[in-house]
Amino acid sequence: MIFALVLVLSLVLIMAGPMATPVQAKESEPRSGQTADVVDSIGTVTWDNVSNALQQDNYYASAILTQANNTTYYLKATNFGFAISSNATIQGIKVEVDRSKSGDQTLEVFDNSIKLVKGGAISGTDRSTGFPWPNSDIGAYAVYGNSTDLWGLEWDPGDINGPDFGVAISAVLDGDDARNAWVDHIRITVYYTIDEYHLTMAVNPPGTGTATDQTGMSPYEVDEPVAIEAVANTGYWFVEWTADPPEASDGFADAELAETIFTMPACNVTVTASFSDEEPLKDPPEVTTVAASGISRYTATLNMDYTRGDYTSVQLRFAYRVHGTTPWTYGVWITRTQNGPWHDTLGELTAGTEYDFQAQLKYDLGQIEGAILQFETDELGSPICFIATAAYGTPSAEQIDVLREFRDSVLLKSTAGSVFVSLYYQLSPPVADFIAGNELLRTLVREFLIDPIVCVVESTGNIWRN
Ligand SMILES: [Ca+2]
Ligand SMILES: [Ca+2]
Repeated sequence: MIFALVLVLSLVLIMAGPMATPVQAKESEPRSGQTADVVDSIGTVTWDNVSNALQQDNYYASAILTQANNTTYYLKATNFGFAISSNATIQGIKVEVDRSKSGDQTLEVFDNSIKLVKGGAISGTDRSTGFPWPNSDIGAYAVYGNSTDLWGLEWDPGDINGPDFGVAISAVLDGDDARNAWVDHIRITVYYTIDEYHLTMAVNPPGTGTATDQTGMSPYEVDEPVAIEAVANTGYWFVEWTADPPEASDGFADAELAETIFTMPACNVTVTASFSDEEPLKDPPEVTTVAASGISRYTATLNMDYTRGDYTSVQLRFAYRVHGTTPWTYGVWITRTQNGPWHDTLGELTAGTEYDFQAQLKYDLGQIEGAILQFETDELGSPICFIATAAYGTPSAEQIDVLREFRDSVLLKSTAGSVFVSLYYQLSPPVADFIAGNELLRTLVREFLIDPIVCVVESTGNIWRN
């Protein structure tokens, strides 16, 4: 009998349990206004030193009441600097006033009117009480409103947070003698609630893995970020997250990531991790050959872009060769675990030569390649032979072609020859300029220097060409 009762009660509790939306009651700090004014929409007597009402320090905003002029203007404090969450629902507003009066008789000065200021307007219910203001500053606050009192108005958090929110107070004298009304301090406390929503974790199909709320603080406020994680059981793989209600699916930072962030909607929600017994296909890597850069006579930098897809690491290298003819030369495979560009710089290339090159990528399932691109190393220089060109007046004279061929085939192939050519290029331009400007010198160089050399080089061509 008792067992049955417990069972029924448990069922009722389970059914009633997580569906209700809980709220979290909150209370602001008491805050002081930062702006004080006089408003003459009531009474006839002004307030002096109004900013003294902005902090509790026993300096006062004051008004002198007489039998003829027995009612003050409003003393208005605004700009309280609240920063209440826009998700909040305002539940109540409490105003506290540290005030007193002169003279030793009781029952002389009373509240005339105390109202809230909304959007700059003094409005809503008058919360003045019948209690007299005390004869001396006893350091105590009179309390108006409470945690469930909205003062007859509707409030959004924005109304409270704005600079035009505040409170206005007017005092009245009931007596024959002149009296001072003093206000030391006005402060406000705001009561509000924030709706919270349950997050329920689920797995589909059951038994294939786990779905965990890593933040572990449900219920949550709207827009709160929650870390969630799906872990597949052996033999299963995570597929995706889904949400119920479906509109809440916008909340997943990435619904296809097992470990992600879910942003709470403004309702209770169930998020489900789906698992499958089929291993998902991995995204393959990709590689693209990118134009060579930093090309000079003997070096060039080969470039590629690549992604590793779903693979942990890939290997990269370049293949290159003299354009279209010779066999490929391969770089060493380099292992990379990140996506990105990669490059390799080649040295010891031949000047004035066109090369083919290609990016290559190797991973678990095989090798892929980018397109074959070309680059051409720089010519050795132009004009080719400064002195010879100066002497002949044109860089295409037949003799110069013979010298050029000799330079590339013989001189550049030996170390000593390369040094000679390099030196020649440094020294020649000024000499060439001098020769070019002098017809006699041009003739002498042509007839007595170059022609004999060309003659020798040409006549021995069958030797050095091999
Ligand atoms: Ca005081
Ligand atoms: Ca004060």
